[in-house]
Amino acid sequence: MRTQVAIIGGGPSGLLLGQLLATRGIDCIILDRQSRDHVLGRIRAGVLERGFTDLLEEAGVADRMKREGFVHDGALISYGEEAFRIDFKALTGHAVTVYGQTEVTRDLYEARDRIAGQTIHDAEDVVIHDADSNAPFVTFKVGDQSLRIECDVVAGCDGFHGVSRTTIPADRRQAFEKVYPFGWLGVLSRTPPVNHELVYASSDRGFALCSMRNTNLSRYYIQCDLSDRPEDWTDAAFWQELKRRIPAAQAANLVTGPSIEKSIAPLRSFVSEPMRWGRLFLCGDAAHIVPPTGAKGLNTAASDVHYLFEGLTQFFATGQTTGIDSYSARALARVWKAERFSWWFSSLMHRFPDQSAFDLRMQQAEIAFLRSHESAQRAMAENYVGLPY
Ligand code: FAS
Ligand code: PHB
Repeated sequence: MRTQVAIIGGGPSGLLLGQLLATRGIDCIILDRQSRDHVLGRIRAGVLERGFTDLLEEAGVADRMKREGFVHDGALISYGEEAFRIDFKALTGHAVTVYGQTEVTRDLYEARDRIAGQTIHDAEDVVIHDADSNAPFVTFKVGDQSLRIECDVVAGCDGFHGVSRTTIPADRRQAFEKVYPFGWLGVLSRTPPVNHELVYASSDRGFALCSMRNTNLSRYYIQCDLSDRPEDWTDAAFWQELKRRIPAAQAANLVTGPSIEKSIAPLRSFVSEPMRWGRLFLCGDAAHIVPPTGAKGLNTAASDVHYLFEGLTQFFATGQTTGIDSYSARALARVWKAERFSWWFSSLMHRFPDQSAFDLRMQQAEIAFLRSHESAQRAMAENYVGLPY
């Protein structure tokens, strides 16, 4: 097989890049080691920045998101019983769209079907060869068949556990990592959201987040110990703990119900530099991870795709390489700002096991400053709705 761009990974990064490339007539083949159903079975992000929704529009995949997504002009921040709203719209002129990553991925797959884009699932033993040459190629297996794709470029969109990042020789890359001493226990329930906007809650018992997917599908998270397993938490125990972490006024409105999904995600900040090696370009979780507190994971994958799409469009149209040569630096400049915001918001809202009395006073002072200073709220809002690409 031969294509212009071999995309490793059929998650949101790979699918969005493939859809954008198709708008410029650039051919690609997408490989994923899982089945489509497995990919669509993942429950992950829920909030889209304006840059992401603009990209979906540019890719011609925004119709359902515009119909079914919820535009949120703000969010509630609570600290114990105190609560205040950050008005994104008033502070920045922008809002966010609440529309699950699962639905984004579904829309991207259906759009790819409409253009008969080649997507190979259940691809095993994917190996990227000669990435530092002008003629890279990818080998892989499907069943007992050994296959090979000749290409001009490889896009590594295969997430944190993929093969792309480690294709770059260890002495040519540098990792930066912070592992948080807690995780998020997430529950999905067919219940109405507790509030019309998201509630980010910090309490003496730890962090909680009240989110949603639609008017009868709610997504809740509570900070949990890394030693916890989903099966350690009954639904009743989860709902009781969530009620203890959000303001009483919200808890009184909470409609509980059976969990239809329950999972624990560890929290980490991670960046691997550079995001390019020869003709291999890393996008999304393959290059960086953020704690989900600031809803930046999926959204930073989108800005990577935007920069790479611009560079590849120029390269295939003119042979010029200024766009792909500047890709890693441009993408990392925005990645690190997302890392900073995600680290700041996670440090502000979670309880840390080794927190001193002074640390607690610093959190309370930071919350008080955010609550009382419009400049602090504007800075937070600008990061949350998405910094410019
Ligand atoms: P993905 O990991 O989504 O996709 C990578 C794809 O590559 C997968 O389909 C995988 O099967 C495939 N792949 C892997 N190895 C391969 C190989 N060797 N060969 C071929 N294919 C391979 N972000 C938020 O903003 N908010 C959240 O609440 C949130 N919650 C999350 C919860 C969890 C448990 C996880 C893991 C992440 C969460 N994220 C969240 C971040 C998440 O949304 C990612 O940022 C987003 O999935 C990034 O998309 P991709 O870069 O496409 O990577
Ligand atoms: C979600 O709805 O899954 C979600 C929303 C906002 C976040 C993290 C997760 O910051």
